[in-house]
Amino acid sequence: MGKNRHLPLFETRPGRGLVVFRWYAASVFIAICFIFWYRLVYFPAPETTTETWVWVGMFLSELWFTFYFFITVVVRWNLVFRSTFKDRLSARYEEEALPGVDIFVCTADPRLEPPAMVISTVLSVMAYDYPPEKLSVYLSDDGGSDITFYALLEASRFARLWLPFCRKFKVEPTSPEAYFQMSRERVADDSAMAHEWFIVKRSYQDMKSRHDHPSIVQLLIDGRDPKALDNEGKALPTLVYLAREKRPQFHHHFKAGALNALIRVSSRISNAPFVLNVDCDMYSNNSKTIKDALCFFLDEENGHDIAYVQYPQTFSNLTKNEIYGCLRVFMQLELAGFDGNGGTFYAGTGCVHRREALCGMKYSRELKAMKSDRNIRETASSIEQDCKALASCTYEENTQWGKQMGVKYESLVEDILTGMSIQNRRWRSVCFNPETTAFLGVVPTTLLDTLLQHKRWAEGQLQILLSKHCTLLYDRQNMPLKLQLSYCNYMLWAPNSFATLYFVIVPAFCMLKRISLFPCISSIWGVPYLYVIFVPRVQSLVEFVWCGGTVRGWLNEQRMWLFKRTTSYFFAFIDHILKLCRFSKPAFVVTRKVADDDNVNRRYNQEIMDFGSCSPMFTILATLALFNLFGLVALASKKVATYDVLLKVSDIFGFQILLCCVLVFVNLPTYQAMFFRRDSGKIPASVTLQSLTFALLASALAMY
Ligand SMILES: *[C@@H]1O[C@H](CO)[C@@H](O)[C@H](O)[C@H]1NC(C)=O
Ligand SMILES: CC(=O)N[C@H]1CO[C@H](CO)[C@@H](O)[C@@H]1O
Repeated sequence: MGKNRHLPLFETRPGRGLVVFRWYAASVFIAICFIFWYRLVYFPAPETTTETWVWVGMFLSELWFTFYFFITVVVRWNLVFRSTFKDRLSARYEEEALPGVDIFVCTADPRLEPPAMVISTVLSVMAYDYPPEKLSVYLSDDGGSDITFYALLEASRFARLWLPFCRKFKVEPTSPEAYFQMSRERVADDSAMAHEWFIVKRSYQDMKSRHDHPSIVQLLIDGRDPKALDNEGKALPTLVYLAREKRPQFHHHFKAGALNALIRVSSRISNAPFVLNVDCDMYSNNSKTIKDALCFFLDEENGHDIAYVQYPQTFSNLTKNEIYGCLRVFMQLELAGFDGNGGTFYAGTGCVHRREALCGMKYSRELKAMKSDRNIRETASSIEQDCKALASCTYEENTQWGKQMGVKYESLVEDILTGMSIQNRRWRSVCFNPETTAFLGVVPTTLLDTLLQHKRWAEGQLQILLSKHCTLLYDRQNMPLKLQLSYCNYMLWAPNSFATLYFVIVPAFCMLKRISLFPCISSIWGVPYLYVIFVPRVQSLVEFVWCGGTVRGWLNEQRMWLFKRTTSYFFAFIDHILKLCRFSKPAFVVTRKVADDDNVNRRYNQEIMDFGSCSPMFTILATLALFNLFGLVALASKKVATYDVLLKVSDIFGFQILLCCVLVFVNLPTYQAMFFRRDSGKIPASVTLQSLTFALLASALAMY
């Protein structure tokens, strides 16, 4: 043992190709310098007012994009990747010596997050390859739904069958839903289990929800109870159902409030030093996840100041080319970049926390693990009674919960803010991306859901940027500058929309007005532009494919990049400003996890974009698409005297034409959805009509 103790439990490697990346970044910066030089040298004469203003706008947008490019480079500058040695962990710790782990699963709305999915997630984490008496699983049900409760009750019975089965056959993944989908014949073999499973599934049919209810805390399986055994006589994990008290007159703080209630209730029941939290739609796809995380926390040399281990989010219901994108690069690469810059952000799910860091303790070397000294003779009902008080509406009044302790309240993206504040208290955090994905969640399956999800994120990030929590402005000493700049990548999502909108609207507008905004494509000044346009695209493609995507997937990602910037982020900005001026109230929108319509599902599986609703977001998308198309058409329909003139025009307006062509190409599905589709996922006629009107008006304004 003595010698073994000095071997690390995890290893950190710098990313490969970092040198190439740094040279690439430097070359782009040089090209950008030439672009600014061009902007200054060719500044329009002061008497041409329109041109001057447009030129200044271009200059500012380019300045903005340069800064944004700079922070994307900062994120990628120090990529690190980590790996663990679980065998050393097993050699060093007997099963009894392993620490306890509490697992929090949160669900909010049984219509959007069906109980069948929730309990699959719960079962998948109950079946971790970890001593069951050390595990406690807590389900927080903010919908307070009977259906979820009874589904969980069923699941607690089913677990007695499921856990031994998983152990015996080394089942992966341990989510029954995912497992049976993967191997249907196994279900037929084991009809008893299939029977149980269908009972649970049936309860999915008739769902209802109550919004006003008292707190329910129910110890469904008490791990201390000697009778809590599975069908093979082994212990079961503790399983707890919690619906915290909700009353309309008290603010319940959405998911952050639920997590804080879970932290308190679990401290009364199991008080494990480590806490895993997952969303109800993210089942465990890798039963070794807890052991992996412990390799970081329990490492003698480098583990003591790690506050949390974040696993990347990956998704189970992606189609091959991911029409709505899936945060691939964000999760596989940028997360590792944050790690290299001092600590990954907390993504709100798939994260193992050290309880004391989450509870608000500062990191210091003397920190001692809190001891759990629960009286073994306590009855379950007395514990439940205490926990009800801990989960009541009034418990947090006049306390630091949500401020200094637990998950932060003041943001729509409570996870990011919480992670930042933990890092600000001098804790470190790491990202771990195992070979077999740790968790699989679901992505929204319609365009509008995706855009709304991003709107919420962008708004939350903007909220942090403009609040007293912005690390760039406050508490700077505790977080390295490179990490603060990395956070800017997301905090600046919303303001980013303006520069993008400028580039989507103004060049086409100026083309109609015959104002040239870029150098001739054949001139020497064209070279840096061409470089800055094409080389970063190639880099982004390489990066995307390296992260496991397809080329079509990358094209789709680029389209979503544009759509999100022109709608989600724009609306996020406007909405947040309205809220600051107190014109509207904050609200938390739970993203739909399951499409209820067969047609929607079919289109998603065939990778056909789903517009299908009247949203102002679609009006903007369609208007922009049409406006750029009109710009091109107007240019093409001009009578040109000679071939030479044509060449000259296309040289002068080369970059504007190129930009319009790219935008038109990216928007091909938009035109199709406006004019050529008949299914229910097309753009509604009213939206098409509005957009046509706006685009025509704008073109007319430009031309006359
Ligand atoms: C999920 O787990 C299964 C079974 O171990 C594995 O085959 C699959 O590759 C995993 N999925 C992902 C996306 O890694
Ligand atoms: C939960 C959910 O929405 N699942 C969907 C994920 O995507 C597959 C197709 O890839 C659908 O069949 C599922 O219904």
